[in-house]
Amino acid sequence: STGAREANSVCPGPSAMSKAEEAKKLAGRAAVENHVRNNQVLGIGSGSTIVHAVQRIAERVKQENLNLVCIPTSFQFTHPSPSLQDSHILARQLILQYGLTLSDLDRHPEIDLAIDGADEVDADLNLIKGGGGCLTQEKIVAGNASRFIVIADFRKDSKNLGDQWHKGIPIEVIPMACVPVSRTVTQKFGGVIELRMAVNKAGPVVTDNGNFILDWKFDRVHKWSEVNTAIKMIPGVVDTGLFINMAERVYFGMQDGSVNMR
Ligand code: ABF
Repeated sequence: STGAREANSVCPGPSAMSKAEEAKKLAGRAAVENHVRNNQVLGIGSGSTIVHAVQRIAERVKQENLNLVCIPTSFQFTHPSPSLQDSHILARQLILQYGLTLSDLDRHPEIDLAIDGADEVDADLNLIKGGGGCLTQEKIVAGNASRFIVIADFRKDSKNLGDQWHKGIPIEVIPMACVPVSRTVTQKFGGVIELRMAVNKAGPVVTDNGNFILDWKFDRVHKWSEVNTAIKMIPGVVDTGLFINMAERVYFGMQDGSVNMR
């Protein structure tokens, strides 16, 4: 074992809230206000931004007596990269903690609305996700949702992928395929690839699905749809953190207290 799995505290108190945290809250609450309706099946993303959405969902369930069912996108704690270590939140734990109704894709294969965070969002609503270690389950949930809404703070807003997020595109791989996948991706598309290690360096990050994560630091702008398809076809790749043509709308919490929609 990597010893990498442990629970984290959930949310800083209001006084400790930074501009970015305030912005996450604005985005999360605005998305819930505008899109959550009674009798929906919801997909609940992972990360620190989704916490604010879940808090608002829980308030509305109480206040409006809403009947909602929640499908999580993460289960086990996966050790995030060092800069994300305080921010990685698990969807399943969050749903339970807020007393919401937990379900799964076996019981509810049709999701009305999935809400999730992202590491970066480009001008065409393409996303990089998985900086916190969750991506495959998030993509399954978003892919089975009628509507997929992204919530983010102002730091995630970019013109081209890579402008803001410099940690590369996460690729979830079957452990035995790490080296061949790394070689194939860099030979075809350039850049460099790193196996994501646990913060304590005891071993690689292990995902919810028992896989490893490669972070591909690309060195130029690509046609992301083509690159995503090509990488997915490499044997051993489970999925990529590129979410292309999936998000219908993104809510950005801004520094001035407003919310921008794209
Ligand atoms: C997960 O958490 C990942 O797909 C994404 O990398 C990250 C977003 O986290 P945060 O909201 O903390 O920035 O959803």
